[in-house]
Amino acid sequence: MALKETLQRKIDEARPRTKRLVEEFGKVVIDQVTIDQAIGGARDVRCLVTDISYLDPQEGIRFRGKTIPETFAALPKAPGSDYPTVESFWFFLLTGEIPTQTQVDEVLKEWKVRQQVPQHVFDVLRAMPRDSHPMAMLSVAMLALQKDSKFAHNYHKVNKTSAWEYVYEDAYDLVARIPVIAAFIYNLKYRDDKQVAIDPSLDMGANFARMIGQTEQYKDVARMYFVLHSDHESGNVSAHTTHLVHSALSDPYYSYSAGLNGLAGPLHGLANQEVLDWTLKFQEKYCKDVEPTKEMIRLALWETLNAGQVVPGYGHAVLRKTDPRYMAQREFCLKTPGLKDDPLFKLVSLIFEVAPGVLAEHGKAKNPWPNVDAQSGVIQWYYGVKEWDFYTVLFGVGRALGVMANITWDRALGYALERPKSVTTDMLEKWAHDGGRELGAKPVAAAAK
Ligand code: HAX
Repeated sequence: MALKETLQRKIDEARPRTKRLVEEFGKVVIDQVTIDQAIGGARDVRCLVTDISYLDPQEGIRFRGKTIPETFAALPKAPGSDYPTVESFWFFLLTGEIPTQTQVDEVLKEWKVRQQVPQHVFDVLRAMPRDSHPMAMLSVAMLALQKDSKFAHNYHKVNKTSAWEYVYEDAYDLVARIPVIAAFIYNLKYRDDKQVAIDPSLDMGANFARMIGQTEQYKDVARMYFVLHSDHESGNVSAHTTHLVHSALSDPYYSYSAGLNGLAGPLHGLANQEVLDWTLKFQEKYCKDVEPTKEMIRLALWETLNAGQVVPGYGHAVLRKTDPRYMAQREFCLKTPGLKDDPLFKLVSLIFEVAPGVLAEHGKAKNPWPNVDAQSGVIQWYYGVKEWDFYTVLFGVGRALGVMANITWDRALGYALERPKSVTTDMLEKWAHDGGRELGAKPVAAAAK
């Protein structure tokens, strides 16, 4: 059964479950909100639903119920590779089913049709100042694609049951086009606009590697990287923003442009660029003629903390252990000859030995362990992708898979316009004084007095 038919079957199975939950169990309480959660970024408040992935604080991410190693093991592999194609992962994320090789071949075929990027998108990118941040370029490219949104064009023809089909169309086009656009931005900014045509015989990861002038080995780096960065349940800034904007029925291009703008923040996806910046500055300052030591790292970390800065690549809003996405990349480094002895990898490994202790001593971060961004730049650097302001674009290519699968399902299950309620500081002070807000009571203006 092809991807769309499989998805339709899964949607038909899922819809009655959501309907029943709302109609029969809609008033069942699943969480409460405290004042520090209201002021502190809604940490841990359970008010989003997704079946695409789940993030356990101790275990880390599961895609469709599978850990990272289980996901890599279960999916059909790219020819001659230990890693699955991104296309097979797309089938899996959308449907929750492991595709057969025939189903993967169908996606590969369709992907090649959808990956054609209209010329005007390239023209828009070329018109931007060359020193624009590549994330700004990627976000603008999403907006340039918007004029051809199938969802926007058909908005007046669809109803709540059929709307998902056009989101699916745009989502599929977007995930197929975004690596081509990312490669274009890379070549435009860093390789004198020497562009490389798509090779229609290659899967997404291999094609991306070729388009940015990379080696054979980088094909697996791309496949691994895009899968690892795809999804981290719904509450992170890029996923949540995309979901929020789409909840107004803004089409997938508007929605993902917004999501990318959130990913471009240094506390989120831009942290991978920040990690490289921090590490290279450390090398420059401390290790010009000498090998780095733990003591040097300790000093440098404290300098950062004492300056009121965060240590990039460490900490997480949900995780309370080392990010398995960090470990998956670390294992890739350890099993890759050359990379495992690379000085930058060794340095990042040494930081891994020191930073959690320093952060624990500092006493603020709830999670002193490394996240995905602490490791990803090292691999890119090793393979010659040294332009570290591009690293968040790579994240954005991967993240598109998760958020596009999510908003397809948002429409399939008819999720509502997102509109949480705000309160005033006066109200919080009154409820603090009263020992809590009397639930069921209306938060009328009088409550603020
Ligand atoms: N270095 C220094 N201080 C840190 C810290 C770090 N790596 N991580 C957390 N803290 C601080 C916070 O800034 C906060 O300080 P204040 O009380 O002064 O505001 C305190 O510790 C408590 O924070 P927390 O509850 O542990 O963490 P948050 O949920 O508030 O924030 C962040 C999570 C990821 C934003 C945070 O850990 C951080 O800034 N890390 C560094 C940047 C980074 O690596 N970001 C990428 C995260 C993964 C991701 O999204 N990838 O895209």
